[in-house]
Amino acid sequence: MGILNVTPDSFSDGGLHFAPRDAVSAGLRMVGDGADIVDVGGESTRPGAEPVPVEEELRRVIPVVEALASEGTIVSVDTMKAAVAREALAAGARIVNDVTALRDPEMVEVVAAAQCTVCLMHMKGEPRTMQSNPEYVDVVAEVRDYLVDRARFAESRGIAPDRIWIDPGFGFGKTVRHNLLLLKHLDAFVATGYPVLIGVSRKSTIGKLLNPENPLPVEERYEGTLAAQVVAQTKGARIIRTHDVKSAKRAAMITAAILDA
Ligand code: HH2
Repeated sequence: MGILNVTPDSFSDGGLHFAPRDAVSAGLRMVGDGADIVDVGGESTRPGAEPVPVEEELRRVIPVVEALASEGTIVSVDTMKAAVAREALAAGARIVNDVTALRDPEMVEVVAAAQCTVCLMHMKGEPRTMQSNPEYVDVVAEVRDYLVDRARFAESRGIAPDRIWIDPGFGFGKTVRHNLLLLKHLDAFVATGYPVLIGVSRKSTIGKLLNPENPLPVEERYEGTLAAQVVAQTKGARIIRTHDVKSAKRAAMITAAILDA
């Protein structure tokens, strides 16, 4: 899954493809590089990010979704707003990637009505505050139980179980150690039976592990990202969300070849 942020402020690719035409070209390039899905987002969820009004998010996302879908790309829309998901699905998106796991009360109906796939992600709190001292007793069990609970809720409201993906939400209200434990024990999520998506790409935990005193900047996190995605895949992750499609795809192909040998 290639990441396409149509935002001025995303932590890694903010401002890079803020103009719709640039965003569409970047999305098509990701498909050429081997992406099966392009995840289009119009609101940054980086720690400290401010919410974006619905009209602005629609203005950013819809033309890009429409253009990519019309080229045959499988588009997922990265949004926590039911109104944005509804319009994006109408414009041709096939997956809703909701980092709040259906917190917007209307989201479940939008997804059920469209019979699309939904990714339910765990986040502790909200982006503005989530990194201020997150605490868990047992991070793996708590995050897994939360996701199973949200998946059951989705099923009870008419979303087919085979259309539900889960994601522990690497970096969303978690310390470095929490993130490491979630990856190390990703098999606990895989054992739920729902396909697992993982988004480690260029995240700050990678930079902090490589240089705790002065975390490495985003452009120095490629190799660490690949190491983390390979571990995730080895433990059973099915969808890898990444900024760097070509290298991620190659790493995923080699990992799959070894696992399937
Ligand atoms: N991470 C980000 C955004 N959406 N969705 C899922 N399912 N899993 C993730 O780990 C995830 C996500 C944050 O990364 P990015 O989109 O690059 O940055 P920003 O939120 O600043 O736009």
